[in-house]
Amino acid sequence: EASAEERLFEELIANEQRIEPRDWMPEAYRKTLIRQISQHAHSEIIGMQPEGNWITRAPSLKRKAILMAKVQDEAGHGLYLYSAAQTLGITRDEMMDQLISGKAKYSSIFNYPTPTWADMGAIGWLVDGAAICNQVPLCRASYGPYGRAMVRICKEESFHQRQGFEILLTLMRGTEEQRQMAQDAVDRWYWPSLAMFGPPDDQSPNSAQSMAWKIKRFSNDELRQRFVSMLVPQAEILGVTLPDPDLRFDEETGRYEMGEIDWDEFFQVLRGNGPCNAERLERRRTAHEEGAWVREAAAEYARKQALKAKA
Ligand code: FAQ
Repeated sequence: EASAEERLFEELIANEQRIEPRDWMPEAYRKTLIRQISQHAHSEIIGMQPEGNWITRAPSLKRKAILMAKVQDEAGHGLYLYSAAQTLGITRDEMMDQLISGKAKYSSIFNYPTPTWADMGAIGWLVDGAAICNQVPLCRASYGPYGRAMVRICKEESFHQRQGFEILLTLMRGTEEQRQMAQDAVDRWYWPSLAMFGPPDDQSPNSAQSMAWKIKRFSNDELRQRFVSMLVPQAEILGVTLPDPDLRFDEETGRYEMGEIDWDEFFQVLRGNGPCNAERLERRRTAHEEGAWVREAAAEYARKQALKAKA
């Protein structure tokens, strides 16, 4: 027999209304939101590194300014998301500990290297493109603070995606060497960006419950389809080839047929064995330790202000 609170929760979900921090919610709903939102926040923060790698070497002042703004946006996204997670009763310190101790997950995609400038284009076009497909439906997530944070994040991601597309377009209009550089970067990022959407539907343990709670609105495979159908015409405009010889549109089903994603590689990356996992984590840990004095100074300042206010 459901309690009155449970019935109210179910009713809010059924009527497309929002669950807010002070509302009653099942413990499992709270837990799954903390899991997803904190992983998402960690992804934004770790996601600053592959591109941060190119800030000092951007090919012009304008490119540098744009890249700095983008990486700064990612820090901002991380902060909104940590704040949204905090409304569920976990602290920033707990989340940070989980990240730097290697216990927390963050998106697989940020464990790949960025050897050339063209990777900045491929990340913007493919990684931010995938992020948009995944995150636009999250603007309607049933948990209020998460859905609202996603609205602003998605607007910024759209700009990020266009700037990536424009980097690739510029390279594709350049010399033969530049065109090759752009194609190589697309070859590097295409498959990992497809894997970002998560395991296939029949191997996605969280999807059914998250969809019933209206946190997720579409399945992992459904979103992957949408992503590919967005990419195909854009790849044509760019003049790049998507590195999947099996990719074709099936008129009968109205869906794209695609080659098999390397799920072994994906699960290896999740276990910490991707090309850059160790480096990403080490960098974050060092930054956290070196930033200790800032946190201490801020806490001390707040303490003094509070004393002053009392006096
Ligand atoms: N990487 O049962 P499911 C960005 C895990 S965009 C690592 O399907 P769920 C913008 C999953 O957590 C990137 N782990 O799980 C940007 C679960 O493990 P758990 C971040 C993955 O939650 C651009 C297990 O596999 N975006 O940052 C991945 O229903 C450029 C089973 O999977 C988000 O986080 C993966 N790719 O669906 C920044 C979006 N996929 O937790 C900088 C919000 C799955 O049980 C530069 N999150 N796993 O131990 C989501 O939409 C969902 O959590 C999914 C996974 C779709 C990622």
